[in-house]
Amino acid sequence: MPAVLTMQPQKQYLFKHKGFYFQSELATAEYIDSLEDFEIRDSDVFLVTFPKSGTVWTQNILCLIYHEGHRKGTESTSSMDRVPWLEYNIHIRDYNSRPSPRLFATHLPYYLVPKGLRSRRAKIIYVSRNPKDVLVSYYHFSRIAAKLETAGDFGDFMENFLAGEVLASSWIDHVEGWFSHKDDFNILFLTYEEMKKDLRSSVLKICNFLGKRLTEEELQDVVDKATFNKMRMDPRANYENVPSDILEKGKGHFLRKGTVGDWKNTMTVAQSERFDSVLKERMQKLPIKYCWDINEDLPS
Ligand code: PPS
Repeated sequence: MPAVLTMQPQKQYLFKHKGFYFQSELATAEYIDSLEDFEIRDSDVFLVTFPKSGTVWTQNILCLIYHEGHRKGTESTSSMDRVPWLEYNIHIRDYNSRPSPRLFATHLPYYLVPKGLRSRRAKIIYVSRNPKDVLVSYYHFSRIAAKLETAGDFGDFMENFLAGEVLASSWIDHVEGWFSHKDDFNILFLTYEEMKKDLRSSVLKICNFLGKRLTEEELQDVVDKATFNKMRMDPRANYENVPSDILEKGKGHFLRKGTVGDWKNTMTVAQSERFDSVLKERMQKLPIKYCWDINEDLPS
């Protein structure tokens, strides 16, 4: 019997609503439903990701682009406060009264985002990452996340991931859904790997998409402060100050390795083959190809 049939999903801390897993303590089905009518402004920017795909990184980049004080280091507001989670309104803020331009982060699938986004005026940045690195990052994250079931064995976690029995459900459904509905939205697709390999070009792409003109010096500042090493040291961006009832201290860092191809250090050959056997066919149909190793060129 394939292992996937015997796995227990990480359900203690999750609830499923409209086919998608959410964190129980941080959202309700009613709140998720209310987001459908969340009023969208033309100036809104939504950062959309499947977990562990470069969310916090891009969150910080958006803060650095939009907020001079963030870029210059004169303001200490965290990137999580500047680019709050749409579906997890952790600090119970009134999103409707936030000044424009509002920046949000979300893991929502395409079919659960506010319907006003389909008017194609507000902007969406969708960042995805090769799924083997997502899986490994997710596995380590679930060991420090207090509100997720402790992932014991990596092999078990992989089966849950492949079956979509994790927070945010199935990686392939998420990516495929957003790509196949791209024409409904005003959307820029980026990959974690292109950001890693050429951060400057990626920041420029984001600026162009957002219509933000930075001077050469400002651009350099954004790139510099968005590097892994700088972000790791930046309390506004490194998630080390997240309350310990969300991320357990001393068990590991949110900004863990920050590279491409770390999956090779965790997955066995057999696990990698099993992973391919489940996802390969659907991945081949995606209009995007991923880079699987830091030494590989980006696919053209
Ligand atoms: S979450 O929980 O969904 O918000 O996680 P997310 O932020 O999407 O993904 C976390 C991974 O992104 C890495 N990260 C970075 N990599 C390179 N450069 C920078 N600046 C950077 N910032 C965050 C982070 O280290 C996690 O990946 P792993 O592989 O675990 O290191």
